[in-house]
Amino acid sequence: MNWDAFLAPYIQVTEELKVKLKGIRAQYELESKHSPIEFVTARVKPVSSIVDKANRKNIAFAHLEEKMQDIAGVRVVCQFVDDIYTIVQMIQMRSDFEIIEEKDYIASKKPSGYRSYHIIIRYPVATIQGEKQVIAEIQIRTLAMNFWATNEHSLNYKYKGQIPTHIKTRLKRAAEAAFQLDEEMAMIKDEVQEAQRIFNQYKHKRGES
Ligand code: 0O2
Repeated sequence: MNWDAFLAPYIQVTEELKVKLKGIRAQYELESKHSPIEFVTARVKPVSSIVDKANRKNIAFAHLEEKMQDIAGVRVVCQFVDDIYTIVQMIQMRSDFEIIEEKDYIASKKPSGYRSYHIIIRYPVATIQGEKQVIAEIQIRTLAMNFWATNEHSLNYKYKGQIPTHIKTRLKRAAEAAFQLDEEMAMIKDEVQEAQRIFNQYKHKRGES
């Protein structure tokens, strides 16, 4: 398997999506409006993780392109749960790629306690051999959901997917606490946004941004 050649279009997709999604944030900033996007990250799955996942899910290398949908992954992190659905709507309206599946793990969390909104897309990449359709996953989540998922992901790595029961129980409680934090913040969303707008104007006046 020539991994460099295989991964090249995925690298291209993550770079292009990152630019496009960061562009949305920049436009909100330009208009001094609350941005539904706090930050955007992107990664191409490392080869070792692709191989592990393929073995775990019994995916033949010849079928990786259709069956492993998160080789190219872009993460959009938002302040508020509402922002997630604003981004989802924006993504649904775009015509530069096609949505093939949506998974709302916020409305129905995973058994681990994981919450996020996933959109699987088919993205056309221009290559020197012509256009290539590449599958990518966009994960949209709040800062609180991201905090939880990042910690849980590290623990999963440490325990090779076998997190001890007492830690799993704590993680489930932590997931509920993160969800409550999101709900509480949603109640004072307007206040927080107004405060941030005033603070940004102040920073702007002082030439800090
Ligand atoms: P990595 O290291 O982030 O690449 P499934 O079989 O349902 O668990 P599937 O079919 O691959 O997963 O699709 P899904 O549900 O969209 O999950 C893909 C990615 O979502 C995962 O990739 C994680 O990034 C994230 N994710 C899903 N479930 C969990 C979870 O319980 N905890 C955390 N922390 N992240 C999750 P990878 O390949 O697992 O990992």
